[in-house]
Order: sequence, then C-alpha cells, then structure tokens
Amino acid sequence: MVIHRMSESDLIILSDEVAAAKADGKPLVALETTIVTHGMPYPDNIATARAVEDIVRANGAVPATIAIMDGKIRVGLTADELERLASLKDVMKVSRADLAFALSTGRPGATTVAATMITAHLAGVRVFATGGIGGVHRGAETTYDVSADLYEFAKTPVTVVCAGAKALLDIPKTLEVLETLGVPVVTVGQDELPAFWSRQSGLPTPLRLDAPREIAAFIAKRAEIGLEGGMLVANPVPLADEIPAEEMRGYIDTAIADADRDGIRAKQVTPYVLGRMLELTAGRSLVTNIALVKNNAKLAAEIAAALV
Ligand code: PSU
Repeated sequence: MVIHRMSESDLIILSDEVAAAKADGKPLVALETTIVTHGMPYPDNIATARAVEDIVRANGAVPATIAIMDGKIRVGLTADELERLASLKDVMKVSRADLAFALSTGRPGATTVAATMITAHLAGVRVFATGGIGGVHRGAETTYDVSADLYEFAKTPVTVVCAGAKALLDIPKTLEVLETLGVPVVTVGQDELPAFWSRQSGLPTPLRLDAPREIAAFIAKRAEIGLEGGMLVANPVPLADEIPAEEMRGYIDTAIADADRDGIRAKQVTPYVLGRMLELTAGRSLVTNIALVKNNAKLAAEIAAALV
C-alpha cells in the first residue's frame, strides 16, 4: 500500500480528520461527490452529504468525502469546501478516463464510483458508501453505453456499499458483466438483488451475507489470496423508504423515453434520468435516494470497523 505524505504540495491532500484517523488506525469510509453535484438538487445534496458523514461517525468510522479541487485529490472536505463544490458551475463528473485531466487542468471534479474507488485506494481507504453504481444502460446492444464503474471493480480493491445498480439500468446485463469480470456481488439480508429505489429486482443475488463481520471476513480472505479488484455490497433500501418495483417501472420507462427524445447521451443520461424521476414521482425518488444512501453509510461504517 502506498502511503502518501500529507503536505500541501502533494497530489493527495487529506483533511485533518482523515489524517488523524489514518495515523490512529481508525476505520475510514470513502464518500463520493458526483451524487452531490450531479445526483441530487441543492440544498438536499449538501444536507445529505453532511448527514451521511455524521452517520459514518456515529457508527464508529471516519468519513472521507472525495473531490478534485485546485489540481489536488482532496480526501475529506470541510463544510465550506463541500458548499463551494456544490455551487461551482461546470464541475466535471470525473471517472477513470478524466481523473488526471481534471488534475492537470485544475478543473474542479466530482468523483463517480470509479474515480472514488481509485482515489480512495490511493489514500488507503478500503470501504466506500454510495447510492447506486453505474452499469449497463438499457439499449446498450446498440449504444454500447456501459459505465466505467463496472470495470473499476475488476481492478481496484475497494468495497462499495450501494443499494444495487440504479433501476434505470439493464440490471441483468449489469450482473452479467460483473460476473464476467470476476466481481463478487453480495446482497445483505435477502436472497434477491435490490434495485436501488426498490427492494426487489426479480433477480437472485449471486452471494448473500447478513452481518458486517462476515462481509469483512470475505474482504480479508480475498486480500489474503491476492485477488485483485473490489466488490459490491448490495444493501436493500429499508422497507419503510422503498418505492415498490412495479410502481417504479412506469416512471423509469417514461424517464428513459424522455432522455431518448431529448437526445441525452453518455455521462448525461444518469443525471437526466434521476432529475426526471424526481419530477415524475413528485419528489419521492429523492426521499428514497437519501434514505438508501444513509442506510449504506451505516453499513459501510460497520464493515470498515469490522475490518480494522
Ligand atoms: N448514487 C446515487 N446517485 C448518483 C450516483 C450514485 O444515489 O448520482 C452516481 C455515482 O457517482 C455513479 C454515477 O458512479 O452516478 C453513475 O453514472 P454513469 O451511469 O454515467 O456511469
């Protein structure tokens, strides 16, 4: 593991809280910022990011929210810095392909799942909580739109706690790609893979574990036998907060048809569809999204604590 020095001249700048946690060997949980800049409207985005950090702390770990600012990888942001990132125009949605571009040009960047995995690993953080990963988009057989998130799992040893792949995706194809890449997909507490806003996807989960300590043991065993890459922990949204799959289906079909009509492509698809879902569900999709991210932050903190 590369240990980075923490002076201002370095490419990676750890916040005081993160640096102290590393020095003390405390569990850390990485958090991404694309969900802040491209996934949720203001001011819910900021409020959620702060609340999620507090949940990580309340569950025995230290939050490490990651972004690209002023040509540096920032691991741990102050409240002011998070506000600044959320209020800036033209923040890049940074993935593997353009992470170094944001750094070399000095453009502000919010990290996706892929870029957060890369930067978390550089900072020595092994567990990361988010809402939902990117995956194979519907119609990928003609558009070839497959999120770089999937390929990152094959390369970078970070465990990502999410509520499944976003239901706007082609979930069976997403699972197939993960299987081909040798990425473990573990669902917590049920035999069916969850589908982000809904607890049900109609697909059996490849693997199931119910306790954070069992997930930590699995992560440790993969490291012990030298398997590269990360893994996905799918944590179903709490029952009280879910929007049932049959209800979501119509909204998702409409949102995707609208994206198509408006010529939305590539990186814009997910933010556009999330925004349309918010309108179509009269705000309920956002309430559910916030609840599931909080739920994931708690589990990620428990897994990180069990790993230490
Ligand atoms: N989880 C959410 N909302 C989001 C995301 C995750 O609840 O907006 C972001 C993550 O950063 C993920 C990205 O990497 O959506 C997926 O984008 P795409 O489908 O373009 O790869």
